[in-house]
Amino acid sequence: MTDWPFEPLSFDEKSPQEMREAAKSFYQTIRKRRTVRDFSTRPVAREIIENALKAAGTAPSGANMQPWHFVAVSNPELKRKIKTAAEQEEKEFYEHRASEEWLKALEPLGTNEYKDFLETAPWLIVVFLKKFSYDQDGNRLKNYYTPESVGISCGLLLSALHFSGLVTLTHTPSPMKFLGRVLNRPKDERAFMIIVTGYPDAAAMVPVIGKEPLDKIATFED
Ligand code: IYR
Repeated sequence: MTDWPFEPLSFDEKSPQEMREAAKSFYQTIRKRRTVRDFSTRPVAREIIENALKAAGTAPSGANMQPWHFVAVSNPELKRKIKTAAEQEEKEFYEHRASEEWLKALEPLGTNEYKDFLETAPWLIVVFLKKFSYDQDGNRLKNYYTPESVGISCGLLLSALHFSGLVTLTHTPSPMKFLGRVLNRPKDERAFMIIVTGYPDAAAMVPVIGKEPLDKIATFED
């Protein structure tokens, strides 16, 4: 038995009817999330971002090591630096690094090396993955299941931002090493993705793409 303190779970039981409605309602809300690349410059209060980040920070993680760090950037100069560096990498990607197969897969999305959204959107949330944690004495502790943990926290962050009424874009310039440099992060943190968020441009367009139906993505063995 562990000596670690435990407490009773706080659990708010729903009636079967409430549960059905909640499950349906969440799906109806989240299915409206779209990846948006045309952002308005309209500002978004820091408080909204703070609460979304608090939601992201509740994610489960390997041994509860919470192997993430979020840098919320609204500073125009930093955004410009990130845009310039990302576009440099992306130019390489589109012109040389990406295979024909990869470029073909990206065709429906209409993406290219120009990343205006990195300057127009009011907030760039740069997500870092921490391979290690440090205890009070500065001893290095290994973190576990880091990509799974950070991936889950990003999922919660996207959901929280969408639920708050913002649009999002998961952006992964490749390679992303420059983000640690521009944002002065410790060497043992690795940039994981940028979550771009704000209001959509009034004329924002999104590609007509679908999501697979339930019977394609899930199997029930009941
Ligand atoms: N990082 C590039 C390419 C890109 C790759 C995938 I996979 C996407 O789903 C979208 C874009 C870019 O941002 O343009």
